[in-house]
Amino acid sequence: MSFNHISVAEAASLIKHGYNIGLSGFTPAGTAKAVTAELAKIAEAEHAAGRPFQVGIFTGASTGDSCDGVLSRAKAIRYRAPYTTNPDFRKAVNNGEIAYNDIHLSQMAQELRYGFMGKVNVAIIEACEVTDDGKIYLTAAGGISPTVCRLADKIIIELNAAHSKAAMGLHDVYEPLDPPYRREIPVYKPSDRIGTPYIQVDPKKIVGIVETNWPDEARSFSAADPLTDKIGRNVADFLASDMKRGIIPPTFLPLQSGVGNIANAVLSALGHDKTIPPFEMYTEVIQNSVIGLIREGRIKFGSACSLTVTNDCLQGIYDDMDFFRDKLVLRPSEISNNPEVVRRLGIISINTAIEADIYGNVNSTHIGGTKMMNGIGGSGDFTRNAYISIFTCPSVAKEGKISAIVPMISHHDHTEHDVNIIVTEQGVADLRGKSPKERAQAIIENCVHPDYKQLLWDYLKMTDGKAQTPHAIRAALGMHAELAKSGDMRNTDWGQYL
Ligand code: 0RQ
Repeated sequence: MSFNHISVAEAASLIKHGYNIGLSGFTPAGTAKAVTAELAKIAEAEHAAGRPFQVGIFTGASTGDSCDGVLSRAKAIRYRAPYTTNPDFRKAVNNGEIAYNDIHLSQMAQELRYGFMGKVNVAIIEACEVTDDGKIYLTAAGGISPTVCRLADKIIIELNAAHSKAAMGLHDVYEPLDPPYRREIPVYKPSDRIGTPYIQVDPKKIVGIVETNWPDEARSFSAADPLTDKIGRNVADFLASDMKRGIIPPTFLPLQSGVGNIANAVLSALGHDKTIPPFEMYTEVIQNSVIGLIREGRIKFGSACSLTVTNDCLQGIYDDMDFFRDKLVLRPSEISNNPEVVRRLGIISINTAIEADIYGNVNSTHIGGTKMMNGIGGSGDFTRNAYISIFTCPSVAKEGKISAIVPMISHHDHTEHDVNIIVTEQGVADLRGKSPKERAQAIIENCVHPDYKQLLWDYLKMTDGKAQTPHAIRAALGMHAELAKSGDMRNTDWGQYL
């Protein structure tokens, strides 16, 4: 079968008000870009003519400006799930303009299959190749593509020349059956391949191919600084000492690491700590630092959902595919983040917190308890099921006006039952095997910034000190209340609660 090659305007015109669209990609990597950017123009024209035009967006994770940015600014998104990092989208969500369903990334594909979020009308999939018999070869990410291709009535392909055909073979596409027929996911080590290197679809569903040449919109992160370096070193030293004590096997365990500067610093510190043997990643996002460590032989294998790397780094991978082919695999998000596999492989998870409380509960998503930052992403998929779960963050934010450690977090993402280790630039709190009262001692002693230590010891003195989880309940959010009042948590006066 030969496909219709259509213009981006023709492709966008297939999407109607009220549709739900499912996109390829995971982070800006591998996300379809051209049709959503064009859709924003249609939405603006419809709105100018006094007609409604909004769609639902289903993705693997965050996207680039060509989706969340342009569509938010065009007020064209009614509903979206899951994770996003776009500032304009964030503004619209916190203004009440978009219904945002922030779910664990591993659950997105299955919740679509279970019918929790309605129909997928159109799938827009970025590919580096499509064959006449309906084999779609993805680009830099797995995401939810296999599922939205199967569920959608129509598929639009963005055949993007910015991605080399060398990406063919990078992917391992596997979609589990739904209960009651689901079996184990047979990934027993990070390098296991269990599916096909392409998505097989009925070619009749492909309604058009749009040819593009649009590089991925991955962010580059600022260079490491002394603070992120210190956090990175604290994590590496902690893991090296756990290995020395025999808690981590001498062959080490696969790592998951989040996105951003801290994650890069942690990986760099681990990569350069020669007491840690070459290790593997079973993670959702591969950043530049991982690629460098694979080249240096410090990382033996990377299993992920996306290559969220700068475009020159991506080109370097494509150019060197003979070297990388047996060292990288990209999977759909429901496999890269699958709780069953994470627990089986014994993953060490490392994610970033917005705030943690003295008992080890973590907030990853909300500022001040109400405003969405990005979303939970894959942090919960890994944390809950990890061999050792680690959260990192600077001990203070906003020039010291905010303490990352507070008596009670203002929004709950990861509970005290799931969080093993908290690391700031101040030090490491090992919460494993400890009761809540013991955890509070470890966290205040090791992780809190000196400006806030006494304040938190004083908070504990206000509690009865005996209950399972001692709190002075009226004062528990007192540091947040002070921030809202004076703009600086250091001004907190517990006297008002006595
Ligand atoms: O504010 O943007 O105004 O400078 O929050 O904080 O320190 O720059 O850290 O960019 O790594 O983001 C948790 C949001 C951290 C991210 C979070 C302010 C701070 C700054 C950002 P500015 P930083 P990062 C893998 C796993 C959840 C998803 C996840 C995230 C801004 O890591 O989204 O883990 N994680 N996914 O000043 C008020 C506080 C604050 C605060 C920081 N306590 N109160 N503001 N900030 N702490 C990825 C995927 O799943 C795909």
